[in-house]
Amino acid sequence: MQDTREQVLDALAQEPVSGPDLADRLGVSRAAVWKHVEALREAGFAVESDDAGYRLASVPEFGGPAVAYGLDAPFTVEYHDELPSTNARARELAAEEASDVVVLADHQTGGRGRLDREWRSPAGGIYLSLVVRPEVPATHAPAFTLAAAVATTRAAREAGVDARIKWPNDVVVVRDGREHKLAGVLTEMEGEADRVSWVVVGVGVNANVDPEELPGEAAPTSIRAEAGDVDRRVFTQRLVEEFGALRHDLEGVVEAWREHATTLGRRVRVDTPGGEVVGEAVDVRFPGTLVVDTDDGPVDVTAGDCEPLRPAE
Ligand code: BT5
Repeated sequence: MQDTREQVLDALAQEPVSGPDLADRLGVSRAAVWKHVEALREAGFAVESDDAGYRLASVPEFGGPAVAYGLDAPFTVEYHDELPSTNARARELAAEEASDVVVLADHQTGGRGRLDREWRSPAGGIYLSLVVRPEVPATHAPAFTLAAAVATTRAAREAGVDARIKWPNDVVVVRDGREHKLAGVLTEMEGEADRVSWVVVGVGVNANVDPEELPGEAAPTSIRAEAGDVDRRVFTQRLVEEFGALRHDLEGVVEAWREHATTLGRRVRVDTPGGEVVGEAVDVRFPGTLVVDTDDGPVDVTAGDCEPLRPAE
């Protein structure tokens, strides 16, 4: 069904085509063509019909079929207007053996950050979770966080926002020496040490939302505030396409990450599960380890919250 519907869409997008012609071309009945056209209209696609036949006049602003239409990456899209958390839904799908699925929502009622923190998710943002089943050891999982941060940063830059990456999982805009959070990544996985079973990579992007709707203490920003409203369909497609390419080049991800990093070359304080690490952030190494040059020599940090310090601190 889905394939025929996509073929109908592709045909209508190119030139007006009559129902009988389309039925012939796709090897289905005229009634089936009509049903697909009606389903597309219900999904928000404007399909006009006149003497020349059916014609695609416009694509909906957002939603599953809209994002799937023209998506140049092998992911299927599951869309919800509202979900508690796209990561929670993606984990369910992963447990059912799904792979290469994007769960997408217009808003979330229980969006989560790391360490069970809240991710405020008002309508107009982009909340998505990618389910993948890569053949890699569990230790490589952090590279998927970096890949998602790079993909999000590239999509944001294409949307006209001067986005950068703050280790490990934030996409930020730096203004007046302060980092304003535009997007965050939450990666979850399951598997054995030598091989992951699935990885769920969740990304929350403050797209067409007002920063006043977001938690003030995080100094948030949004694409709306930085560059005006964005086409969420195109943004989501670009993010998924970039991630889809990067996931097959995990070693190359680090290089792409360094290109956009705010963290490197700065003095930082990192709160890690093992205590505080203070020094100059000098490098990021595969699969996502931050190297901090401290008074006692270089320290490898694999997880934590990283804050830039002023030179005097
Ligand atoms: C993150 O956590 O930055 C990861 C956020 C991942 C959210 C996505 S949305 C789709 C998918 N489904 C989910 O349920 N989650 C993922 P962390 O680094 O822990 O940052 C959380 C902190 O950011 C919070 O404690 C707040 O201070 C702040 N914050 C919350 N909502 C924000 C927002 N919309 N914009 C900017 N900062 C926010």
